[in-house]
Amino acid sequence: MLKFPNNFLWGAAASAPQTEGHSLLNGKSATIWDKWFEMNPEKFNNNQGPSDTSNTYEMYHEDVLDMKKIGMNSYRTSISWARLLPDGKTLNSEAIKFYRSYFQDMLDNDIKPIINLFHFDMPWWLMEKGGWENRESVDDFAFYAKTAFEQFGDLVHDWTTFNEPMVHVECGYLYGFHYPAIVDMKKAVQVGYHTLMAHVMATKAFRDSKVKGKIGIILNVLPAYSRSESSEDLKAKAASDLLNTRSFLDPAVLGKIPEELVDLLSENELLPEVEPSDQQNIKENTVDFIGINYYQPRRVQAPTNPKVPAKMPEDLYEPYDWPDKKINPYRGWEIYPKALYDISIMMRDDYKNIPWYVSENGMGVADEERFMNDDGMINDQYRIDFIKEHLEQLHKGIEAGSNCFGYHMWTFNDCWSWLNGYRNRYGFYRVDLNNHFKRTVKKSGLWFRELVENNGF
Ligand code: BGP
Repeated sequence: MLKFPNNFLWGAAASAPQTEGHSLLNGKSATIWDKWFEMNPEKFNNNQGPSDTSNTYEMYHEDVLDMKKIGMNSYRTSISWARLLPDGKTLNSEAIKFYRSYFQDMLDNDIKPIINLFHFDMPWWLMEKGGWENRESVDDFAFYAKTAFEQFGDLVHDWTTFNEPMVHVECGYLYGFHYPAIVDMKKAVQVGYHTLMAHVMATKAFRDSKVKGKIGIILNVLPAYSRSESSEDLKAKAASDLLNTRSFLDPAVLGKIPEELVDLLSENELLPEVEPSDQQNIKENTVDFIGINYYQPRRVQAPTNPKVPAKMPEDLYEPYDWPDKKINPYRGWEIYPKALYDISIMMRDDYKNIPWYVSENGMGVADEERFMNDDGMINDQYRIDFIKEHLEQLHKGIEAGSNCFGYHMWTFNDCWSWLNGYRNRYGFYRVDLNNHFKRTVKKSGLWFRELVENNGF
């Protein structure tokens, strides 16, 4: 049996915009998702928009009891900025009441809340003045963070600033998957830089607030795998690691932006505008822990047409389609559990062996109803196998001395996911959209309970 360290966190992750529903009710103002859906509903799978989520706003009490039933001892979700501060300044009393009651419920059931502040849900009032392109976003975010620490710091002791900041940079400013769907690498770098500074200044607000607890950030980082050991492929790997992994991980943990990243941006005429005090603030505001979301590896090769200055990341590195890859046939993503071991070693050796946890890992499945038994339970043995394979590699990393303190699945119950709507199901509980959001545990949920009871498998 593989045993995990004492007090290991077992749980799941989700986010406010993907679960709460009530997206324009109870005092919440619009985010880019509400507005984009209003403008282009056809972009969203099945015309399912951000109000079609799993209705946690009304069902959180039942949800927390369901978490407990499958043994979870921790849960990560986020606060909605546009709900807490609908115009960026004024507190929404209904939001305070909702979140306080939700977090208290978790505590009453011995479920540690890990609360994140931003999960791709840019408030519309801020988007109207340029969103992350505008330097004011840094102060606006720090104010929001400070407000959240003041309002909930007595209940929540584990905070994170951002979920996968590279995703809103890439999806919003390089590849057109998220609003404002701009394609401009220079803007993408500036947006990434402001996001980094927003993280740094929120961390500073946390330290200044004297709230008891810890602060971290959730990143989708890992060492890229290069097609070969040729110098061209290794150069591509280094560029990918700098842009995708080290851009946030180095400042968050080591307190500095890598010099090689500054050189790379400079060679490509991509340097962002900065303020004189930024470097010092980055240095002084490192985090207590890191969350790492891992779904699939990043494989790269030298670009077919290298260009200087680069206009897109593909001018520096290209995705490499590894012929031997194993695929999740129900979502199309590669399954490569060994990356969890490689991440463990990267954190141990390159990042001071800082405490970290797997903040998302999961297997999306389209049309999951096809796996339903006669008794109505989804028989998701593939998900149990997926978790086991990943935990084996994580366990190996922990045995090798990596300081990993937990494992969270995406996600607790099936939830709405951006343009994909409800296409890919990930939950331990099925949510029936045609029957008042009824939750039914899947086989993986029952298996997870045993896993937690044994602290291993
Ligand atoms: C992660 C995000 C989540 C969620 C998940 C699954 O990157 O943090 O918000 O969306 O991916 O993605 P999908 O539903 O597109 O399969």
